[in-house]
Amino acid sequence: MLPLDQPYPEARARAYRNAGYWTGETFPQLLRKWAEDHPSHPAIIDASGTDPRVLTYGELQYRAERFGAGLLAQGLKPGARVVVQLPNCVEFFVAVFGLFAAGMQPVFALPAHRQTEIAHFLTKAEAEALIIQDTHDGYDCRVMAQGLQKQCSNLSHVFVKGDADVFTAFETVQAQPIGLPADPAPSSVAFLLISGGSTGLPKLIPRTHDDYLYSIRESARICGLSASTRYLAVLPVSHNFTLSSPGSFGTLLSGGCVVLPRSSSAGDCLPLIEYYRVTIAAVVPPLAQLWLNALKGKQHDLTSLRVLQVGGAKLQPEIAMQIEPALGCRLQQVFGMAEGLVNYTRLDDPEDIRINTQGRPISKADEVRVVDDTGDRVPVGLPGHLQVRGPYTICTYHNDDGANARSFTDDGFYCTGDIVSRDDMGNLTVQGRAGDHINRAGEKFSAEEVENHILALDRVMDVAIVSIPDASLGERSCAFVEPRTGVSIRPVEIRKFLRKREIAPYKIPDEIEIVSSLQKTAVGKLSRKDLRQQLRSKHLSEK
Ligand code: J2J
Repeated sequence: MLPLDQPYPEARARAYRNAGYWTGETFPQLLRKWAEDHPSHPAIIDASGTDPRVLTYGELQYRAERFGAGLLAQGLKPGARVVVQLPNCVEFFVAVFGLFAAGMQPVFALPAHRQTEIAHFLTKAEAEALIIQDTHDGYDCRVMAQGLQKQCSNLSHVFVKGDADVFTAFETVQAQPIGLPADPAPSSVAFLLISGGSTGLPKLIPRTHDDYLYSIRESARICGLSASTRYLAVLPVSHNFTLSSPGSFGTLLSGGCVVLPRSSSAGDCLPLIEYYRVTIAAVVPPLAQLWLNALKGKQHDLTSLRVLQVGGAKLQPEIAMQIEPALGCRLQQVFGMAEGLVNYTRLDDPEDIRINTQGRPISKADEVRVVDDTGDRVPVGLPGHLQVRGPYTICTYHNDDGANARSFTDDGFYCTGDIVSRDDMGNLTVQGRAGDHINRAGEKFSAEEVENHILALDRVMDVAIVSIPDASLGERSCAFVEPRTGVSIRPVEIRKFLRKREIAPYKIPDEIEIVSSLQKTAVGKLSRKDLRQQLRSKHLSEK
């Protein structure tokens, strides 16, 4: 296993440093620099509550460092890992930069995650603390935290934004910022992201200061960010797209301002674009479609908007074509992954490339290859497996030998699981996935993970979950469930059971079909992969 203080092989690390890709900067150091360079510039406008809150760069540094010192005063030590599950709000940034200042590593959970996923992150990351909001979307995160305390012996601290109940209130975690540790090594892991891969439970993705800052810096340059940028963080701030492509971090790095809406709906976001003169926003394809529909009815002054980024799932060309005329801005397709590689259509690309491709990699140091099942390269234009190695793509998952054995080639390429074709300019078009993951409106999970939950039901003999194309979500999930001989089970019971299992709501199947025999429903004895493929085809032909 590669060490956490330097998870890239030494020779490649040296090459990236020598080429100037890795500059040796770190997040805590940058926060101080930003606050020194433009202390009274707005860094974050939080429009998620009833009264908008503005945090300047100076205030962000002040609050973050006091929070970091507060964590140390609570007994946490530099090096500790802390799961952060906060919605889009100022406190997210205070917490994350506070953790950086205290030499601790955030583990970024999504607001939709539930006890089962958070327990997995806490255990896998050996995290000692959890930062949550009191309630979110009607879900009481404090009740979840009580369950987690019983379940995870390493969880020693819970900090709550809002009504803390029996836990420590976020606002009280403050101390004079003395005794903050020295800056971390730039090659060390800054934080862990969550992967939505094809097999089993979500994996943890270690990203270093060096590699992440390189990807953000280049992303900000490609997207033309500057101090006058106003970035609307529409998707969850803890997602890699919203953090770094170029996202909130890229905006802060450019001296711009991040605007946080109450929700991703057109009703909340379009007026904010108008009011705060937002220049760039990032959405997933289903949201782009909803915004387009909303624009048909109402007039909004969106003249400030220069770029609408769309990524996270495949954008259909028919929708892509409508975006620029309807919003009066440039469409930028973004095909990225928390594991590293990010592709952008460039703002000055010809229309055909902007509409029909998912762009090309950030860096000329991104070594991208498209291969067939045997590992041989496929000719330009033909589909194949996308593999990548480069200055901001991981070489290892955190604490997961099984996933590491499956996900990396002997020469250190990451197997993305995506099927793509590449044109002679290097632009990639996503053609599908090799593995079985569901990409439901940009939220990904593995079929296997949810199948395992359903198999925990006594009355279930077997189950297969497949993705079905969906006009509004891109994909939806369908579970084919075979009950044990002589018993019956209803979809409503399965849904109820899954809710009790405390998993993210987007993982609960959109459709459940009860079948008498899975293998007979398909044809002959099949591998799981082929079984899923046959079920998908059968389902589609019957609809
Ligand atoms: C088709 N599939 C896409 C796209 C991601 C920027 C943008 C997105 C993500 C992200 C990200 C796609 N068309 N435009 O981290 O920095 C699918 C692929 C990919 C997987 C990664 C970023 N953009 N995908 O979505 O880690 O299957 O990252 O491998 O959540 O989403 O998902 P995730």
